[in-house]
Amino acid sequence: MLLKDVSRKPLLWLAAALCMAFAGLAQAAGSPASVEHARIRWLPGDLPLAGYFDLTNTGPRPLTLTGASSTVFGDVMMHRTVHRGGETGMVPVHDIQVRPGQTLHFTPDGYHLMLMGRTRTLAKGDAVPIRLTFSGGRSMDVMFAVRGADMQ
Ligand SMILES: [Cu+2]
Repeated sequence: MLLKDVSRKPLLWLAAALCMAFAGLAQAAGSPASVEHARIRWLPGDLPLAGYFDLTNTGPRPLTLTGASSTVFGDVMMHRTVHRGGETGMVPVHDIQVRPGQTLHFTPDGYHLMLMGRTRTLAKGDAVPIRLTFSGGRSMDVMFAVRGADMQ
């Protein structure tokens, strides 16, 4: 499994992570997707955090995002913010389709990653690796920048 390979090669993983962080754009080899503006809104304590990013389908076929995971969080879910009867809430999402050429914006008022159970202390300025998983068994490792509660 790729996950085990990554943990056995910490230096390689670190190098790849740094490259992605500096490029500000993640494009996994052979993956028909690119991710930009990957960011996390920091909150104190162990409150659930929200992750946002822009996902572009650069391939010729529809792309389905099926989930995300991270060694920095015990649980990562995909959510969508919904408005019903004047109230705002969140619902779990299991599959998100992206058409060829389409860019999907994960935002506070739409799709977002819900990051729960921090495995280490996080601070503004940190970079957090999150693996996005797609149908067909493909995955992509993206570095998310931790921003302040004001998203600056
Ligand atoms: Cu949520």
